[in-house]
Amino acid sequence: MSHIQRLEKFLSFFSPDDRVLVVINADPDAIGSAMAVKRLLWRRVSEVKITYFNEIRRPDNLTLLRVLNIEIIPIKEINEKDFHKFVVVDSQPDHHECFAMFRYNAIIDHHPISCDCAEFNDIRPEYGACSTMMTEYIKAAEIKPSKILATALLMGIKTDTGDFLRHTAMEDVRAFQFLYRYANQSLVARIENAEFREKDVDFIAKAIRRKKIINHRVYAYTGKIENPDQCVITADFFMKINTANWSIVSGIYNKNLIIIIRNDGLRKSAGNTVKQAFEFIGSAGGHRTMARVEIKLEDLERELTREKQDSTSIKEKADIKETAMIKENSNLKSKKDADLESKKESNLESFEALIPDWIIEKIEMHAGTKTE
Ligand SMILES: [Mn+2]
Repeated sequence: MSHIQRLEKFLSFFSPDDRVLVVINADPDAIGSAMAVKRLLWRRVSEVKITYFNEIRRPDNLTLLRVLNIEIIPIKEINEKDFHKFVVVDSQPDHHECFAMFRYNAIIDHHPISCDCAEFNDIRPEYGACSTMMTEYIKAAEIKPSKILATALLMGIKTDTGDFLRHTAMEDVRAFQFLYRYANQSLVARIENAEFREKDVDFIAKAIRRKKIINHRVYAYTGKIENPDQCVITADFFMKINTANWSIVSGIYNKNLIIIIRNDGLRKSAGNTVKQAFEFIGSAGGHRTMARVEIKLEDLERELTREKQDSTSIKEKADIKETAMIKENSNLKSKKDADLESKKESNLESFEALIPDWIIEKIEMHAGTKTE
């Protein structure tokens, strides 16, 4: 089927009185694709609204919505009865329970086919981005895309193909070339630069002050954290250091020690390394370049206390013997009791103080030393 035939078939499902709802899991590819649907149906239906159900947290995605002035409506503000036709782009209805709330007239997607249950299904898994498919519709309709639409579609292609470093089809490159003429490069740069919120930068500053670099691995233990995402952002940030092969950023969240690991993927797998190092005490896993560990604080305290006792028991025995020899008087018992009390009190604090070195020791033991 040619692009024009496909376009005509898609448009044939809509009539002038229709109010249309486009449902997305909002990311740049889905947002650009939904805007293209809106443009294709402009003046052909009475209304098109875009709704989403996910929480949009990434600063770049929030910036995309803001600088391109895109209106998308949270799903809880949508009344199904206000709409006659339903479209899903960049997903299929079985991808999330929120999609399953509606019955769709059209599905346009580039993920593997799992649910082609609409009247109109256009699913092309060989494409790197749904925005590429939508660009073909826009071209077939002989629409000159606005600066806003072209920038949104271009961002969709850039994001989903990872700037053409991930799965990319020749069609993605062609769509990019077409959109490039209409998109605004300053807006693209503005969106892509928006990696951090102000408080992320403050957190990174704290991590920079605490960082240690050993064998080209950047370590930072950040203490109590508000959100594990802060460790993720910081671990990605440390990988920008030119000599860093790994970054390992950790913190305490909800009575768990969270460790986020990134590496360059050229040597040992981060996922395998954390399994070897931490699986005995918590959940640990991931891929070649990214991994995550979660350890219950109570389990960690038990382990660290045990390790500490193992290593100090020999020294302690010697200390006690020495003390006993010097102070062979009645004061001895009370002194020993006081020592024990203060030792108990300092245990909680000293336990946290042991965490950074414990992480370094475990990773260094398993990550290998070929770091050049
Ligand atoms: Mn996509």
